[in-house]
Amino acid sequence: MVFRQVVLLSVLLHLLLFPSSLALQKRHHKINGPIKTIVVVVMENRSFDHMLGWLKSQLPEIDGLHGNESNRLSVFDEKSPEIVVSNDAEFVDPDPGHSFQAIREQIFGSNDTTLEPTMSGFVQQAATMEDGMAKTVMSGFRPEVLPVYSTLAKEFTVFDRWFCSVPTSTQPNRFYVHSATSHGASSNVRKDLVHGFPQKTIFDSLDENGLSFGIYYQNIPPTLFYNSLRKLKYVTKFHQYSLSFKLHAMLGILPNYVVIEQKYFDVVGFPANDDHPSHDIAEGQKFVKEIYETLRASPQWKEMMLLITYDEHGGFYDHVPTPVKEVPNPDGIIGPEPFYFKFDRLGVRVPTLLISPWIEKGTVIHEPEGPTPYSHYEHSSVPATVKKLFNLKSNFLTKRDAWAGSFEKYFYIRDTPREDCPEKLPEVVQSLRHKDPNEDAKLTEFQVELIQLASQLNGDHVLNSYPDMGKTMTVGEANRYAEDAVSRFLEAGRAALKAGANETAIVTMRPSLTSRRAGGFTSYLQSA
Ligand SMILES: *[C@@H]1O[C@H](CO)[C@@H](O)[C@H](O)[C@H]1NC(C)=O
Ligand SMILES: *[C@@H]1O[C@H](CO)[C@@H](O)[C@H](O)[C@H]1NC(C)=O
Ligand SMILES: *[C@@H]1O[C@H](CO)[C@@H](O)[C@H](O)[C@H]1NC(C)=O
Ligand SMILES: *[C@H]1O[C@H](CO)[C@@H](O)[C@H](O)[C@H]1NC(C)=O
Repeated sequence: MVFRQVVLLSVLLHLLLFPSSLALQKRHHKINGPIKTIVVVVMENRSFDHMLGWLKSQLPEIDGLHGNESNRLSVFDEKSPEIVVSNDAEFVDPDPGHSFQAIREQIFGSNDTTLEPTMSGFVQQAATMEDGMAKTVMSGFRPEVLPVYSTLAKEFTVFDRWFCSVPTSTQPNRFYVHSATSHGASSNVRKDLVHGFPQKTIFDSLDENGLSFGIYYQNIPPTLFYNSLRKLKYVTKFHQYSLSFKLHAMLGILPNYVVIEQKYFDVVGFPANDDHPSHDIAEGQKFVKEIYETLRASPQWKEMMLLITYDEHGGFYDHVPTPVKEVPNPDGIIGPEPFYFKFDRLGVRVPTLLISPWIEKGTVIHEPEGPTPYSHYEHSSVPATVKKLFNLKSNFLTKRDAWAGSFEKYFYIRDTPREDCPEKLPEVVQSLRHKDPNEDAKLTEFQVELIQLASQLNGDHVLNSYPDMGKTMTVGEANRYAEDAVSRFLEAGRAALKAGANETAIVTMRPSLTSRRAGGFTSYLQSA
């Protein structure tokens, strides 16, 4: 026994003292710029005007709301009643329209995409959904209701021309943030896509260059929709937010690229904090405050940037026309029937905040200066900027991040980081939802997709109930199911790594519902 421990110890020491030549070679990558840690948070389903439009009264430079913007109930009927924007947004329960068709109507006022994008069809589209929705989509928050964002915007940087990458729902847009394509997905994840999405990601580029990354998740990380992230070598990159985020920040060991995932399921004691309707925006504000204050207190603060954006606009009004010109298809893939979308126009503008001590207080970033005259800031600007800020040797991921605006130049204006960044943000006292989470609620479309992902991780996707299993679950059940699936998948991965498995392999679990035994699980390895 003692002998075995000595052997084990010497193997460990050997590994520590003589890292493989590959690792040594990788470690030579030196980041040239001032930013060594990039933290990305993607919230859910809110437009720029809905969240920050009314902040214009306090930050006149932003392209926000004057208060006279409006939409007609019937776009092409000049006698039809108008609904003007209002600043009385509060708790939104029903979820406004954000399917491909709904968004097309919001942008063009009809299903004719050869028209100018006039942003005139929000009211008309919402009126088809339910009573009151038309007014809801035209409403925005007063700055006092979002004290964390209002302070961050004034203290740091707002982008007022940052668009979703695709005029459609959550998943495709989330894919663009880390891979500059949705690999053809123009709606929710295809039901048959059991093996995950195959495209190369910014995580792979970072790994190729010997840089580190980490995903701090709460119930289930949608980044596991990328097939690549399921590889054994990446299993150790996933950390539970509640256990590790503050600890890593305090110790100064956050990796180069950090993704923080929200709680996507709303359960008692752990309310969702992704801002998705009907979740409480106040929880999202508290979450962002916690992230900011944690990073601000970290020894890594002076080498850091935090980007907060929204996957898509969630059906809420925005007055800035959606870019439709010279937007490149990322990878030649055309979307599925019935739309055969070419991925050649962007989605609606979303709120995006950039926080770093290297950028002047109160900066507003409008359009990028290139790389083409038609380039815009959109979600692919994240991998584009990571490549430039970290001087990665890897190529761009697709034609889209090669085209998207990048914003590294803002980090080179000052010679030293600011010393006057606030340590604390305002308290969030006002809860906008005056009741507890409803754990018995049915799942939203995105939550059903997360359950499909969970069932891919735990092996249940081979059962007949896939892909419908989420449809019969309550939010409470789904939360437990998702957490269990993620922890079993990561546990099996760590065990396989320990057993010396090839680190490019992916663990495939046997269905949990048939094979789960007390304290154990079964799995096998599949080469990637
Ligand atoms: C709204 O008000 C602003 C500022 O007063 C003005 O410049 C703009 O033309 C108005 N827009 C409309 C649609 O009336
Ligand atoms: C939308 O397209 C359909 C054909 O696909 C057409 O029948 C319909 O009139 C169009 N609606 C509008 C508002 O243009
Ligand atoms: C791991 O698997 C990959 C793909 O199957 C293969 O190319 C590679 O050589 C394997 N590595 C080792 C160390 O066996
Ligand atoms: C927001 O999230 C839902 C998931 O609940 C998703 O289906 C949808 O695409 C997103 N958009 C809106 C407007 O809700």
